[in-house]
Amino acid sequence: MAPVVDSPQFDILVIGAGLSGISCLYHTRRLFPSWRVKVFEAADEVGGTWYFNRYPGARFDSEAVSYHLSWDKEFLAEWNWSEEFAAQPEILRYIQAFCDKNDTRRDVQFNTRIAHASWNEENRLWLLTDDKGAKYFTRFLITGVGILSAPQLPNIPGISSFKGQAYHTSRWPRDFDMARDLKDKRIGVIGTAATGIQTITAISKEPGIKSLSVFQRTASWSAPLRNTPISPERMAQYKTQYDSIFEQCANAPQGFLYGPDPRNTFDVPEEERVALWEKLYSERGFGKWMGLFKDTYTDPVANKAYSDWIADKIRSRVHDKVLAEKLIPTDHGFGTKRVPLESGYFEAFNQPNVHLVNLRETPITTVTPSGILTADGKEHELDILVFATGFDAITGALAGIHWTGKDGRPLFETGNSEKDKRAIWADNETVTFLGLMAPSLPNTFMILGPHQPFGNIPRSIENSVNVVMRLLQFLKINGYTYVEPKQEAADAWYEHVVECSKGLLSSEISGWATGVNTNVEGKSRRRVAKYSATYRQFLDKCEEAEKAGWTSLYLK
Ligand code: N01
Repeated sequence: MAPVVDSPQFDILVIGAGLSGISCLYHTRRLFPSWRVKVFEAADEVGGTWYFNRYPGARFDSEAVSYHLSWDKEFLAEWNWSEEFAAQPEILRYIQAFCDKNDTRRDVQFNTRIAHASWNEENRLWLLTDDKGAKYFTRFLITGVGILSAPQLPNIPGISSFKGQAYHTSRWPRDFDMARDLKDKRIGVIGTAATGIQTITAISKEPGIKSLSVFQRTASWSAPLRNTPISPERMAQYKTQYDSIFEQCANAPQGFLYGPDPRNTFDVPEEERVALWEKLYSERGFGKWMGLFKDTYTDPVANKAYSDWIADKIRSRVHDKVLAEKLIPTDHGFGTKRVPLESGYFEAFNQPNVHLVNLRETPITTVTPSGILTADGKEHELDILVFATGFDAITGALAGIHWTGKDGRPLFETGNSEKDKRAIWADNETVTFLGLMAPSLPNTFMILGPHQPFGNIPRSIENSVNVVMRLLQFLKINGYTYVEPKQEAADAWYEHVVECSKGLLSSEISGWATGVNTNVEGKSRRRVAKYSATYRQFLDKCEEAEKAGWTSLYLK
């Protein structure tokens, strides 16, 4: 039984020291200087996603100047990015430098994984228990656990029998040296989405490798990143433009620097239409995904026209015509899933030592001690097997904590059928208010919770942290020690989120953004998993709730 205490040891505990957690710490120190705040982090360093994802080729594919924290103006003025799309080591250095400047680590307890979170109604406190059994009481709890942080291995038979080296991309060894560790090796990569495309390209470019086998189940649409260094003059110019950069992101549909062309595809003469596509394709960044005509992701005919045009670009880059067709997606249109930007991905397949194994033709039968056996009876012998198979997205990291919410309710189903009927998010059906709070989880705020906008992630984090901080100020000023969203407010938010997803081609595909993961039990069904209106609309909704005096919440 949980010990009972009269007062909390902490006012706020935060789980996770990635961008969400360190942002929360930055603001709570500023706004609530007398409050006791601590952050728990499972790793031995700050950084979250950018600490863990050290796989070859990991880098931003959105502009660095739009994809970092905006609050610390001094730090913005100090920090210089070396490339338009920074690589992982530089991104981690950036986060570390931010934490050095703000003395963040002082309030972070590293090497600590929170295992249990139990609500104590009587005292209005959360009791957290870590993986070593230590207990912590707190008034408020903030989760900053990330939406793409619970690595997921594929459900392929024999996976643990492999005798070579096997790595999930987001648990890549720290001391890995590409030239040394890939020399003369036969490497296999399973997964060809955002992570796979980056790592396959980087590994293919390593001169010493013996061979690279790419196990592709679903081909991804992809287009050139066109990264360049940032000169000191250009960086100085960016620094004068930050306000407008962040404003531009706030108004764009997915929080990036690009918004759609206001015209419909077929209202524009063909020559002019293709000229815009060509221009965007030749430029760096996501314009070729998000700067297109406004009906590209609502009108299937418009989407097909652009997809066909991009398919021709792929055909022009792959020498083997039969192979090129296999690299062109046929089951979803361009941009309806997250579009990874690449730097020579398609050309990799022109190398004699890079082979595509099309799992739609020859599925994997089993992993063997020495490689992968496919349905055609071929054994692909490997020294290194890379799983670029993604994450148990959005709820996976939250599900890693054993929750006991209000009235003893678990957050997720646990396999105990009696208890499962009472799960707050039974059948993985997430119910939230503004994506920030959930009924039956009092005094808890989720940064990047389900039904928040998941485009430009640092912008999402900042918006959510801002709203949570304003709400905490409201609670403090009014002396409230209890906050929980009303069920009707959560239902209304869900309806709004569903309404926003209607008519979007991206709502009709299966992938992590629609809650589907073939490797995770209970995630085979498509759902509305994220907020698809603009970031501005998300903030407007939050402001609406605030201006109404937070009447959508139970407050005590
Ligand atoms: O993961 P994914 P990811 N057998 O889930 C395949 C962000 N990100 O790590 O599509 C065979 O998208 C699966 O195939 P299929 C970004 O938001 C950002 O690549 O299920 N294959 C797919 O190809 C991104 O969206 C950056 O048929 C299997 C792949 O594994 C998100 O992270 C860089 C399989 C999983 O794709 C996730 O991207 C990288 C199986 N059993 C990532 N199971 C930047 O900012 C899975 N697959 C630059």
